[in-house]
Amino acid sequence: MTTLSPYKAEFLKAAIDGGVLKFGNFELKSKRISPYFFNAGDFYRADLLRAISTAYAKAIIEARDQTGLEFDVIFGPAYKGIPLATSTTDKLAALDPDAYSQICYSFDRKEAKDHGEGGNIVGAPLKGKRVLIVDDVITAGTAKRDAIAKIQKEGGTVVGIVVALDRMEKLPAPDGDDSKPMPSAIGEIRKEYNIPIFAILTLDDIIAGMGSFATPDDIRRIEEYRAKYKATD
Ligand code: OMP
Repeated sequence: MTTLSPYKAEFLKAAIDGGVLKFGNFELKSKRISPYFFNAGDFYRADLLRAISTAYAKAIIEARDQTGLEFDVIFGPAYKGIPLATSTTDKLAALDPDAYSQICYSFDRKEAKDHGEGGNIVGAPLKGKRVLIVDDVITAGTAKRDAIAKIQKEGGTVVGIVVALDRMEKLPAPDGDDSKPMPSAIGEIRKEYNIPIFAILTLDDIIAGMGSFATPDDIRRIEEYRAKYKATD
């Protein structure tokens, strides 16, 4: 059985205590019915915001130490990515001021502004910058592809993606047959754009760490879901 590192275990506890990670029946964007749902929009209380920004910052520092990840701007796709990017930028500078005092944040507008300063981006300009995307959850990867396209259009280079949760799900089969083995969304994005994707928690981590927080029935249903939808890679 995997043991979570202390910062991951703390983050999982905060997500469950704060009602961000819920157990029940939830319809996903993909139409799959999931026995769990992670809603990053529920990290709105100060102690929870602090818990999530600390977890992102520690995941980024770990990625730097293990893989040499370097970037100039943290980009949070609207809307849920906005508080994640701004609070993580602040937390990184607090944890390691020498390395991170000069990094910037940036996010997109859902609709372009045609007056005042105008444009599609709020925060640091992306032209010529190394950009790290910070987002909530990855399931099918559609939202991440949209963010990459927006950043490239602004002249930035995406150097990686950090998410709070990798659901480890396979892509839907073209003929809709869910029993077929399929690769993961994460694996496809990694290959297509040649960028690393880091997750604070994966579905395997949730199953490993939820024992003391969830009922045996919740655990069984999540294990069944994982067996049905887990990707081949
Ligand atoms: P993509 O994998 O890029 O399509 O993004 C998945 C999106 O689904 C997330 O950005 C959320 O908006 C939403 N989602 C959650 O927030 N939490 C979950 O546990 C599952 C989903 C989802 O619908 O798959």
